[in-house]
Amino acid sequence: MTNINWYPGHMAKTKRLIKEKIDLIDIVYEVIDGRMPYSSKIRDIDQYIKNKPRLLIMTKIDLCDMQETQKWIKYYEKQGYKVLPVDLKENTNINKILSATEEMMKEDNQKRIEQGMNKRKTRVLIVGIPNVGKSTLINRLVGKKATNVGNKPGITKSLDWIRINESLELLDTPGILWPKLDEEKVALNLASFTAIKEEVLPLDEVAIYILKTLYKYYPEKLKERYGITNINYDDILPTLDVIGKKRGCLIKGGEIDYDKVISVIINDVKEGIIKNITFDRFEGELDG
Ligand SMILES: Nc1nc2c(ncn2[C@@H]2O[C@H](COP(=O)(O)OP(=O)(O)O)[C@@H](O)[C@H]2O)c(=O)[nH]1
Ligand SMILES: [Mg+2]
Repeated sequence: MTNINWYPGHMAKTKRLIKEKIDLIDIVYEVIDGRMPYSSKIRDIDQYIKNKPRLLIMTKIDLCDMQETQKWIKYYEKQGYKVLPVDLKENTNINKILSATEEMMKEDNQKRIEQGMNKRKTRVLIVGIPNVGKSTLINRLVGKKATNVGNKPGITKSLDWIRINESLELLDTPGILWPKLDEEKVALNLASFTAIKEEVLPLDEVAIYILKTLYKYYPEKLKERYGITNINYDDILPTLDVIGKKRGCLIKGGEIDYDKVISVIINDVKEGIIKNITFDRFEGELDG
């Protein structure tokens, strides 16, 4: 499997950002995608954020298969994480995030008060791989008020910290990190739900992976969306033909436009048109 570092420039910038700011941070919001709770999680995150308290914010639960994702939530909770599943698009419960933060900071603040210090604002850093919802989360936290300030012409956006409320401040730049693509499944899951350069993973491979994974775990969705009830693993072309005809991916003469079929499949998953799917499978033991 490929081990290409796909955005080395950005990665270096993030490392610098986190290194500069981490000592000022009280709590890290680590954002992962509920449809791929393993693949979208940065495995060497500890190396960047040291031992800072962490809130694991699992986004896109409106698009995931909650039954499968729940296993991951339990798994991470067992590892000591505080996990918050959220839908940032429709039903964002920002108060849930705020109160979890307060709860996690309670002991620290108590200590501070006992030592005769002032209760300080909690400072938050958001980290995560591209496309998991970091910007959306920032917008939700900040709300209209602060966004307006930034939008006023003539006001230089120089502030590093965004005030969320009287006890919380947010670093205005999220830490964007890139996952390692050394596990084949991880790379394919990431390519299914976010974006990976085609030089790293060709689109046809991604589309075929999506079809096979849907067939394995969610055959009813394949049927529903494309009218497919069976897949021949050795020869995927007839399946692509069916989808192409159904979705009108044709070139003149009535032939199937396979590039179009491939992009239709990928788009259906990426855009959440095919919903309630989770591609990471938890295979371990949860209790005992
Ligand atoms: N359905 C759904 N879409 C989401 C959710 N969170 C983010 N998105 C969408 O995911 C895409 C990437 O979000 P963005 O905040 O730009 O991710 P970032 O790259 O981590 O900053 C956008 O189209 C968002 O609207 C969520 O909880 N549910
Ligand atoms: Mg963003």
